[in-house]
Amino acid sequence: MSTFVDPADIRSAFSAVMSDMYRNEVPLYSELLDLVADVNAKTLQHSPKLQSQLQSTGELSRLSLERHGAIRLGKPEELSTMRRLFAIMGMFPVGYYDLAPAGVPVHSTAFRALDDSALNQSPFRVFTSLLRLDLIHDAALRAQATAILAKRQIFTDGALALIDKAEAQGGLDAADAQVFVREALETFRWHETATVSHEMYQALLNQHRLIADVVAFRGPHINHLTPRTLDIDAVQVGMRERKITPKAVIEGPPPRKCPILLRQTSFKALNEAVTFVGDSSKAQSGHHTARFGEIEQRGVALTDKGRDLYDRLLAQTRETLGSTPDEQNADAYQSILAKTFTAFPDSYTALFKEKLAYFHYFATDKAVPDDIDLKQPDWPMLIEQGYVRIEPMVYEDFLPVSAAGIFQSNLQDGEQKQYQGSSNQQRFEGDLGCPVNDLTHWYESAQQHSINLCLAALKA
Ligand code: OOG
Ligand code: NI
Repeated sequence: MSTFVDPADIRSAFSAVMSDMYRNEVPLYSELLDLVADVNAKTLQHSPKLQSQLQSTGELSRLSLERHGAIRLGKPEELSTMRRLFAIMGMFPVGYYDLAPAGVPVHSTAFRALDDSALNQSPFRVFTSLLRLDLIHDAALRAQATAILAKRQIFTDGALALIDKAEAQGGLDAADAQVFVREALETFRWHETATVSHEMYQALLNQHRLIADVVAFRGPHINHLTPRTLDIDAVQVGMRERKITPKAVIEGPPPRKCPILLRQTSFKALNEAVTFVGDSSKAQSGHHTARFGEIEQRGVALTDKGRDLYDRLLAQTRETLGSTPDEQNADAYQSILAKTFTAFPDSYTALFKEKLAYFHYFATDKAVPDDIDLKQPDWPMLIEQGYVRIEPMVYEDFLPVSAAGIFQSNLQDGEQKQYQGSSNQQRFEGDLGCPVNDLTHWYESAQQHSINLCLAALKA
């Protein structure tokens, strides 16, 4: 008889302690949570339709729990051990994001739950990046960075022992799970003492701020946590009212009646005091900016066809703007974005008919007469005549251009580096120790599963 704890319960416990820790470390995040809770409550009050839509897809109950975080790792072994650690919480790598073309020397995946009910139980995700040291041009500095990273161990002995144990026996009992959550959390903690001298920190910083953030510290401090809001424009305004400085523009698609994919904004990273190796014990000589807060609004997941259209319209927007969006051109960017995206249909019916988005299918109470053939179901007809109801399937993942925008806005130096190097999913998966789950395949099969359940209900 198995007495193992459900991985979803471990994930949910972990997500709660992580949120508590970050709330203590970064009080502004706490304020952000209050603001988001306010906005969500108001939005639901004003939109019973949205409320019932979220109810039927199971998203309503998870809304206040929902958050993602992000970490940046320095070496391949860290990535593969992180994979094993997250697996114990039922989180698996989904998607490959290459950020080098956007000037950030990392490639990434997101660890999250895979099936619908597990996601609804605890939707916690971690956007996990691995630094690409191969993109540091200065060979001597590259060697130094590698040597510094080689010396660090980001996991506690307790966490490593419990990872081994969980793998060997297929899970953790309640007592072990409790210790595991506590030990795992240590890896994500902020340290105000760096592992390098101020001089070395500066040298790393001069290569790229992100390199300093990864190499100069003992571990991959969680750099933001992100609650989900139902109205990101209201939160952006609310942040200004509360004197929280938001980034210049909201990443992702423009505001729409039927939200698609993901819109994100953040508040600027804090400037935090840091002690470097060799500093006199009294004076903290330096500062580091890395940790911030983010907000996201999720919309319907797009098919490959929909995603191609999104990517094309976004590229077109940036081309028209002629530069990367920032404080100076924020208004121009917003209006070009809105105008360009009028080419993207904005009703669920159109998104469905043109196969631009994914949906959940539900059989209604109306019985299907015998003369309707369910072997080759005519979905548009079944929907139109009220036998079937569809609800948008939420996008559970990330967007590389948006992610790069979030990174950039928090590196605070406005510099745009160019990295030629090739995208390297194979190398990433080698370091990770397994292939990442394919995005398209995940949504296709989730939709197919929903269609199968719906058909069975129609035939019953
Ligand atoms: C990750 C930035 C990307 C998102 O939500 O797209 C991200 C980072 O800054 O480490 O979290
Ligand atoms: Ni994020």
